Amino acid sequence: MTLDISKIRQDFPILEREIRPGVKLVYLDSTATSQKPVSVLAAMDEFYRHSNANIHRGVHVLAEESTAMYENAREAIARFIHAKSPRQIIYTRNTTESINLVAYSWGRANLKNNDLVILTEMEHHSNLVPWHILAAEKGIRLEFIPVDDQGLLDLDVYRNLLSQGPKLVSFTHMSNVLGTINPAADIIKLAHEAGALALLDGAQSVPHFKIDVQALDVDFMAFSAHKMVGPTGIGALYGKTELLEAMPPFLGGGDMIKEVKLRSFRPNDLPYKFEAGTPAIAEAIGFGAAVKYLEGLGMDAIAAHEQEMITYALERLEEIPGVKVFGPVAEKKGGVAAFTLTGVHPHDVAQILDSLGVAVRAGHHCAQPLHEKYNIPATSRASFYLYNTREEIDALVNGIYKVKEYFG
Ligand code: C6P
Repeated sequence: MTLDISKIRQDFPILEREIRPGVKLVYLDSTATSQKPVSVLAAMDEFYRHSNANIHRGVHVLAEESTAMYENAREAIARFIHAKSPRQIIYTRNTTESINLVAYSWGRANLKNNDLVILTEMEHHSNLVPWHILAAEKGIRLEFIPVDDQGLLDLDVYRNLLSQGPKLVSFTHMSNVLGTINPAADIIKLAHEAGALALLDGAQSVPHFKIDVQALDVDFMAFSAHKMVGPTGIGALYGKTELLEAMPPFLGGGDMIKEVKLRSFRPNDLPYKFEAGTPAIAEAIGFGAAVKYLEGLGMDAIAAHEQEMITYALERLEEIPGVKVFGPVAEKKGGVAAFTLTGVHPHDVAQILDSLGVAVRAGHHCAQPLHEKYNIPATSRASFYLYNTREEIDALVNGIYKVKEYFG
């Protein structure tokens, strides 16, 4: 099934916006955050207008309705990634908080001085800094699977690292800079054979192609709603039940307890043990609406569309003299094209593109070590999602020619 993009675009009111008079928005920054369809906006609006109440705390009708909506969303999210049970879905604020939850709770309970955690050189800061903090506190060792010139992980080095008996392998499914889709199933299988657990950063994969956590046999997976047509402020951690059950709580407070005495407490069951305080209720409901929207279109159709977009984008970008796109060939990556233009700073590229209505991101994209590896301070990055068109890629390319003209 192919997507009807012009119909899909009608679901996203923001895409109709003129950025300034006569300049139409060309939104090529979905890797940073995606736009939201009316069904997500309506679900949140309906909740606030009709059912707003705190969850798990009242017996009145509104409290029952809001609790049901909050939990129905959790069920939809569990189904979406094929988790066995909704109890395995912990609501967090985002991917960053999900990874921090694992580092803080599982890491502090299970890692000790000199234990090895394997990461990769293409990680986002959110899958680096929590482990740096743990390294400073506990003396754990960090090793990194290198990235080669094509933007692929060197799995021979990985196999060698595994012989050192790591406790955890934590890696991104898809790079937010290179677009590389890593062979997650193989990496996880090898980790397990070496006796390690595997944490998958799904921030850039869950929004873009079908994920089956049971088929992947992954131990933990972190993802954010806002990158998958859902609202900001809500994300999830998936975990295997036996691991989550054995982990100590992360934050303490209301809702995460069964019983509290003046000098002690008993933690609640899953998933509430990890959800302290009043959560982002409307956002969770929006998250549920987002996964339903994606399911309605079909993840395979979304992935196929993005593959078409990136294939066309690479073809067009590579024809521009001075443009260097980072990362592998289209078949090995998702819809992300980070590039440099000889003689022009990536921020200047982004600024001139913005004057033409083309929204791209410039900087190190929270992956500073990766940019250091390639010896560049920054890149400009165009990224594509289910609502982007070939015409928008043409607008990007025409814009880059304008940048070249401007800088002579
Ligand atoms: N990358 C980007 O522009 P949060 O911010 O917690 O929702 O997601 C963090 C994160 C983790 N892993 C990967 C691979 C990511 O791409 C991101 C977010 C955005 O590339 C914002 S920096």
